[in-house]
Amino acid sequence: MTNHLYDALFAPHAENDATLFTRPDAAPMSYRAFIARVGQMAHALTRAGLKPGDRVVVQAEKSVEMVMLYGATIRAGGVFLPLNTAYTHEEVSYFVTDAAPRLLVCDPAQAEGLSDIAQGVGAQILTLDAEGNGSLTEGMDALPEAFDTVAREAGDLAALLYTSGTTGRSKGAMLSHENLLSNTRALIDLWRITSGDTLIHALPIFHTHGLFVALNTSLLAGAQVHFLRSFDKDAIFSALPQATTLMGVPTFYTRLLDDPRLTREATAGMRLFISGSAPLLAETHVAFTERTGHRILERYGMTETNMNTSNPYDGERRAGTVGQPLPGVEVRLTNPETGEAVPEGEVGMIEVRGPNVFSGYWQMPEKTAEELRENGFFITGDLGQMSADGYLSIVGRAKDLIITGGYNVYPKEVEDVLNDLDGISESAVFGVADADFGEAIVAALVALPGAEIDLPATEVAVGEKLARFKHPRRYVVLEALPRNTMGKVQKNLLRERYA
Ligand code: MLC
Ligand code: AMP
Repeated sequence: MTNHLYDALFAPHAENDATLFTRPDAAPMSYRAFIARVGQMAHALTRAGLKPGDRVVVQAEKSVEMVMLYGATIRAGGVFLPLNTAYTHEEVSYFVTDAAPRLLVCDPAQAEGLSDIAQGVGAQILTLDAEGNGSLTEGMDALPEAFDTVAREAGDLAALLYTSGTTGRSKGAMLSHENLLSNTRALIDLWRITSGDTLIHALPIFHTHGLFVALNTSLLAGAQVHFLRSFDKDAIFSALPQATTLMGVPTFYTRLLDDPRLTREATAGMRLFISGSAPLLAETHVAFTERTGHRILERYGMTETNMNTSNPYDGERRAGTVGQPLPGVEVRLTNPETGEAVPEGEVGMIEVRGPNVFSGYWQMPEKTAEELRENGFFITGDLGQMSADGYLSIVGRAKDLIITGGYNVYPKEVEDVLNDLDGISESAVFGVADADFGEAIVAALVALPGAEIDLPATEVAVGEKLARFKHPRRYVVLEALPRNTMGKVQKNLLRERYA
């Protein structure tokens, strides 16, 4: 039986005694031990009723058991669907209803609250806590390590990752085995990742960056992973001497730069620092080089496509650019209105095509048709410019999107919540520059005639509905929103005024 992704990333390590995971608070785990647990977990999943093609939703704290769950889901022919741990009950309910999974894996503390919603779609709940305990792993020791891997082909679904959209409704991006594998192959080649590497892993594992870019490349190369629960400066500084690579969002790098421990000596053993998910300011790039001698390698990707472009390993890593298209990936710049290619050197909508590009949004054919052209090009919503020697710069976004600390927030989703609240007539949510998170969220509110807006009550209501990272950090109450002659809210004016 062949299973396209499992056979490449996991199966070759069944007898590999090299270390896969080290952690500050636990013994090292070898590849061999990890794969044995993946086999046992695959049995646990099939016993719980998982059939090929079924979705496995997981909202759980970062743990190596959650990585095993990824491997076991793929091995059992399932579709992995991780969710941000910050999502509220209401947000999780939407995803579960939309994806109709067979299994819902959550923290034990959430199990009761989610039982109705799971029942509604016929899903079984299993639990997994931050230490890897729960009904998912209970009794797993007694299950066989050998498991007949379920056959899956290149085009079969491997993962469903939700990404929010301009309409305020999240869409599940369908990623196939080959979407993930082709990108992993391109990246380990380009970034020279080998079994001699040790990656410091401090990203969450519910998004493309920490899950696929960081873990898939490590698994394919047989590298070691120093697995941290989250971004923790002290843990990173103590790991640096034993590590060779770090992957992070720009906030990682600005926070490291804020610390006097970041020096040439501290990073002498490191081979590569990679940044992505949000724009890395050219000044951060330059400051990092001055302090450490390392040139951060910036790359550009998305949930729907994995990675599209990267600065080179050997050539110039040009600050303020996201480098060149990956081998096999085509990038073109088009006029957003006509879809025609723009003249060389001009700003255009970034469109990408390649084996990395997803096949569409889960049960949303209209949305898919709007963003994925019949000729295979995906319309990213990012605006870019290509230099004469082929370096892409992202110069803006055609989509109304805020990226805060590497998390995407679509203003429409927050505005919808605000507009429903008592006393509020309308709102405009926008991003302003923030030294730590890159962008921070501000909400401008307009009261209904004769009403007064209760800001503390507004904050509480937003807190019940939306994940913390989507909350406005500042509210301003205005008489009216600035609008152009077409009646469209001028967010650029708001951004300038509240910068
Ligand atoms: C945490 N908070 C955030 C936040 N992260 N608020 C806005 N934006 C964020 N990103 C909240 C906390 O809940 C807390 O709220 C307050 O801000 C301070 O938290 P902190 O302790 O300073 O934050 P920390 O836990 O250290 O997290 C910051 C971070 C983290 C940057 C390390 O957000 C992170 O790991 N981001 C990575 C996101 C990521 O993986 N993106 C990849 C997407 S894939 P309170 O209640 O205390 O006020 C993708 C494709 C691609 O984009 O190309 O890769
Ligand atoms: P997500 O939907 O979370 O996958 O986020 C994808 C978006 O992140 C892209 O469409 C870009 O807007 C942004 N992004 C990713 N990498 C970079 C980068 N290196 N520079 C600027 N923006 C980036």
